[in-house]
Amino acid sequence: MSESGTVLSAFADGVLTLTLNRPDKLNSFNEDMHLALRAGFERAHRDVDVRAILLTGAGRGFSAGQDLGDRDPRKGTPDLGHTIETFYNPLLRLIRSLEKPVICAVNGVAAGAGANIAFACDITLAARSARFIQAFAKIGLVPDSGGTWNLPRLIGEARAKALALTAEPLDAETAASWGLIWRAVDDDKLMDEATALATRLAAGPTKGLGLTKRAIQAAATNSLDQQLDLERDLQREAGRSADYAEGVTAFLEKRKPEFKGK
Ligand code: T3D
Repeated sequence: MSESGTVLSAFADGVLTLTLNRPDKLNSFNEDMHLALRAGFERAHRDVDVRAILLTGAGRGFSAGQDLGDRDPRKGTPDLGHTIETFYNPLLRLIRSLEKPVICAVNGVAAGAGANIAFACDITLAARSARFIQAFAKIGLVPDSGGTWNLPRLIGEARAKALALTAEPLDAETAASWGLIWRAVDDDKLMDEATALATRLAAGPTKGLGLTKRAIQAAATNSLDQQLDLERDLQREAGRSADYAEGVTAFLEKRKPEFKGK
């Protein structure tokens, strides 16, 4: 099923796969693609059958960020604050607040907002040939889509500044060794590995996985005391879930658990 031609949408085994689909423009974001991707994540929020999301791109790129064809300064000065507020920030908030695993399969170049959206996902795999570019510096912009928040936290200020100020491409292996992404995999194995991972997570204890995501994200701004309190509260909630009861029962009965995501 497709919600829009600019984002292909497919559902199987609890996994909603969203494929950015403007390959001729390296899946750069125009308004239509923004709206379609948002619709996909909104569905993931409300549809209990969706238990994991897999985000990837069609063609040879993941995403080259904003479609610069829509930003011709000779036709007037755009209000970029408005587009960030209207499109990129809501997307980032949808990804981070979704209490289900979001897997990203970076199939090729990820530049500008394209790179930072990939870094905002929960588990990001990249094809060995992929590269990440903080392209903003080349056109006088500031990293957005959470880049100035995620980069220093994931790789430290020195590397974050160097990537953002130079816009030098970073290869997938280095991105993995620095902790920006989970793993670099052979190009021809990327989608198989990413799909297998998403399918495995979709069969997992969704409630507990979602609470885990919330806790780890909260750690970025919490004190240790706040985090310990949060762990207590979330563990209490997880301990009341049907999947916890199933997990422990299955362990005691020496069988595989059948999680329902509740
Ligand atoms: O504006 C706002 O709302 C604020 C938000 C901003 C968020 C941002 O993401 S700002 C950053 C925008 N992105 C860029 O500056 C990256 C621009 N692209 C590139 O630097 C290069 O294309 C890449 C390094 C990503 C890839 O290079 P390469 O050599 O592999 O491919 P290419 O030949 O440059 O691109 C292939 C085609 O895609 C080409 O079209 P053509 O000539 O074959 O018809 C190219 O124009 C098009 N394309 C690539 N990136 C964009 C794009 N078209 C529109 N917008 C793009 N961002």
